[in-house]
Amino acid sequence: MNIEQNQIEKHNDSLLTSHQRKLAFLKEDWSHVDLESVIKKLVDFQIAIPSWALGTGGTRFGRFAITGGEPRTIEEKIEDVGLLHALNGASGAISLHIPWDIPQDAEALKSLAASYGLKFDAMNSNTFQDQKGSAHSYKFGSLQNVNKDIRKQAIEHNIEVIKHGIALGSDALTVWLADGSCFPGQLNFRKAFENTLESLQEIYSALPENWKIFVEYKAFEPNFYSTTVGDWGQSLLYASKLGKKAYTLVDLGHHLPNANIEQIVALLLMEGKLGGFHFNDSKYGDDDLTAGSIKPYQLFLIFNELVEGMDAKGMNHAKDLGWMIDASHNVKDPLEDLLQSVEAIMIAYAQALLVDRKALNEAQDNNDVAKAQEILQHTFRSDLRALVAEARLRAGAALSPIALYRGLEVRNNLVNHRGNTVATGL
Ligand code: LRH
Ligand code: MN
Repeated sequence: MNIEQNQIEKHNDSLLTSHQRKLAFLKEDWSHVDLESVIKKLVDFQIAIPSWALGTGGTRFGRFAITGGEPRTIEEKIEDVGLLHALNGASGAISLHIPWDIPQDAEALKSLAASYGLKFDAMNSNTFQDQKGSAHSYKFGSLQNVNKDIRKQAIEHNIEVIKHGIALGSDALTVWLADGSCFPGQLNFRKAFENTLESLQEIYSALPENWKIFVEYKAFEPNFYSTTVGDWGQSLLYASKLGKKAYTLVDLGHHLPNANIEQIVALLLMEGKLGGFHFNDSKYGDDDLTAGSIKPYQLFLIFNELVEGMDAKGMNHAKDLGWMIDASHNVKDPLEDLLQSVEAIMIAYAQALLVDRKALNEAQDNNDVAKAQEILQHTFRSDLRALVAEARLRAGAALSPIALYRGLEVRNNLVNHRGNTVATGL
């Protein structure tokens, strides 16, 4: 299903007066700030959509498919990300997961993606599931495995994923390892680390010159005693030992309760070893909920550290880090859920761009704790939705993506076109 430009313009026309009133109020309230440069940064900011989150997710207790119309092929997944990008102008890339999305004809996929204004973001390997017909099992891990042949199988899979990525024009590989142990005594932690590092070094040496490798850490699940890339420190250790093309990847749901993620982000950025993000939200574990749906203040504080740290290094906000969503939709329409995640991320970024850095630094230098909090919360408590909407308008997208998604009955159209289909992925 395609959303035509005239459908978007008709929608925007119906909302233009109230939008312009809200924007005018914002411009008056923030007249001391160059809002034009903020809007330009918002227009440039693109968030990659995971190919494995375009269908209904589930847990071990069950999966309650939505009304259908889920993408059955990579082509239909690209079409769905194209829909999101047409609606919000901020979803300009798709991140594939191999073997859930093995490209048969890379050139055809590249031109299909380009026809929707999309590019291929980081590729994701999968050595956390056994594939039919594979010689070895990853039950006791992949890159860490005590068995050299099993490590070799996992290394070759990652090199295969890099080849697919090169053909699609991607320039990064994300490696998340489920590797670890479930009981004390099961694993020699030092050997597991050394096996994993040695294996990652073989994968690293297969990276093209301009590529990056993102080492994604996670505290627990599916292993529940130790995880071999279990936290930011371990991921930083691997990335530092691997070389300049290796970075850490921060999945917001992969931390132990109450971890100070914004401090972790500030330090990884300072070290030049922050590669990118998997945005989502959680209350307990790796819940993969909608970004900003549980802890919106934390999302703002993370972007506050990102803007401060990236500007301190003169980094390009839109291009120098990997911005990706990694969520799972157990009770919502996947496309609506993704639209809400992108909106929450754009609002947190806009809020961080409007923090009065000079005043904040002064308050920090004077240990004026209350003043510092006032400066941060003034921006967090400001309704900047009209600014994000203006960025969409300038990008030729919809002022209210979910309203248009529902107005055009996109899900019903997809169901009529595809039937009661269920997507591959998590
Ligand atoms: C692991 C993870 C990883 C993906 C998977 C789908 O929890 O976050 O990024 O490979 O989800
Ligand atoms: Mn992830």
